[in-house]
Amino acid sequence: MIAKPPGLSQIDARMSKCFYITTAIDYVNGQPHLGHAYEKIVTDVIARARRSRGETVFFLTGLDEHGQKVQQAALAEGQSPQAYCDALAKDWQAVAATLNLSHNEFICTTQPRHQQVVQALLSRLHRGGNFYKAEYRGFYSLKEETFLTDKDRRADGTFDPAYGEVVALTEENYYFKLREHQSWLIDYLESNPRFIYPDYRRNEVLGFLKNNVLEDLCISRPSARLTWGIPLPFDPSYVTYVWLDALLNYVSLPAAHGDPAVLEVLPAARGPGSEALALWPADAHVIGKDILKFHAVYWPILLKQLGLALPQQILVHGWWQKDRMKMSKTTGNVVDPVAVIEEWGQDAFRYYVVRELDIGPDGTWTDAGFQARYHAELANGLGNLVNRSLAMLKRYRQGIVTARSDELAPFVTQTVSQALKQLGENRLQAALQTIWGLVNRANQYVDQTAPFKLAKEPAHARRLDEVLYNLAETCRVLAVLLWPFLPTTAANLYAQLGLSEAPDKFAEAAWGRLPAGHTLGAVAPLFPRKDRALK
Ligand code: ME8
Repeated sequence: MIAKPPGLSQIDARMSKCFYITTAIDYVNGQPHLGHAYEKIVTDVIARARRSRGETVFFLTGLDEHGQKVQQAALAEGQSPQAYCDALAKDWQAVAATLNLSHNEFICTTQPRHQQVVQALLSRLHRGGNFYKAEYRGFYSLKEETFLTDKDRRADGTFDPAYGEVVALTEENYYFKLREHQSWLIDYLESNPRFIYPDYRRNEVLGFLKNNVLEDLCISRPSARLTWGIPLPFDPSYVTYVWLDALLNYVSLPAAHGDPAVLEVLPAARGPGSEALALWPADAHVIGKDILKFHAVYWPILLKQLGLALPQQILVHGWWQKDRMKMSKTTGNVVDPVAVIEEWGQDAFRYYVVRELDIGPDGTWTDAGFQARYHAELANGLGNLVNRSLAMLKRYRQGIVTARSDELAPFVTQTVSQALKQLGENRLQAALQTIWGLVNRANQYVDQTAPFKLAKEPAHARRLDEVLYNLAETCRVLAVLLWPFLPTTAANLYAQLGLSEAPDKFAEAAWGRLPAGHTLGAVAPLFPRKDRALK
């Protein structure tokens, strides 16, 4: 019953540009937590909404697998880094399935198709004179795999404990020249206000660029101390700095699919017989606030130097805490999405994270807040509306839809247009609020019209028909609107309405599609109430 996400074979690839949306690729050796899940769900909602609007969408997510931490962790477990990554990648992919993500591809940075493109792109940048080799004297954070200078010291002279062990280091490396790019990037950000969303994140980047001299970026690590990386094609005694490797996933995947925009700059990257998909430039990169500088400063410069167009938009979300404290594996203060889903269901989790936190600010998870929304908005709100509407249609009209009536049509039509507008602007939280305006209006309609009383009086039979039609049709439209957010629930609701197709086209949100004489399917609660006190 639940429609499968469109795979590659279902993508109409006749070279019309896909709406191409990506997430950050997660560090394979981290624990999938609420923050990772939130980002992927937000991206999934946008991808599904675009598909529902009739657009061809390509949604990419995946894993960042190179680096010292992975190399060390694999060694500590007596495994090869590749075997270690492959085992973890399976777990991450299982989490993606648990979240019901509709991604078209899952990229891992150790895949040969990625590594080959990274090497070809690095050669191109090298030929273009973007790199130079220099000696670095300073400090190095092993934990963050990053160079530090005296500027990074705190007032008391120490480094932030977040950097872990910091060692003095003298090392030759390759650097990417960035200084000459500062002024065009400022101009670009100023003349493209949509490039970074929300606006205050754009201002942050502009503030940084205007008040600092952009330091050249170290793009290598000597293979003498790090082997788990992609060798620099022009000097194999070095591997590529993880961030360059990771950012390039957004174009290596299109190259692997024969994307003409990427192949124009990299003709040699054409894979044998790969089907061509037009993906680049990306329409949206969805990322968290901590990696904004990489995406809003380094990435545009890299792309410009490669001769590739810049992405349309970077959507920057905030960070989740739990109980107003940083989530941390060591203190056990984490929200495990899989555990929540096992207890409360996939769509309850998807609903809560998108309803609770708009794309932009930080949020905090509390179990009580989650359970309160579950009961008030899902069980008593949507669930109750659907259950009593369809149960009454079963009880009073044998589950057969009565003649069309348009009493709620103006409210529904207004809701649909507002929710679709908000979805088009990526205002997902606002769209859910709009949709719940309809849930509440329809529940109020049941209370006001009291169909259970009408049913007792044969003289009110016609009025009862009208009320039941309005309720059933509202439930149908709700399923269509909810599809991007709650795909399982929406499909389940359609099945209860006796509709065999998936509610995955917004065109079906037009009022009055439920024909008289149509028979409902089996009715069952969407969000069972949990009979226990809130924690
Ligand atoms: O940064 N709340 O990987 P990552 C919300 N591999 N979002 C959070 C979060 C939280 N508490 N914790 C993490 C990396 N995230 C790189 C990315 S992309 C070319 C390379 C988000 O596993 C974080 O902001 O540390 C990022 O967008 C994503 O999860 C992956 O984080």
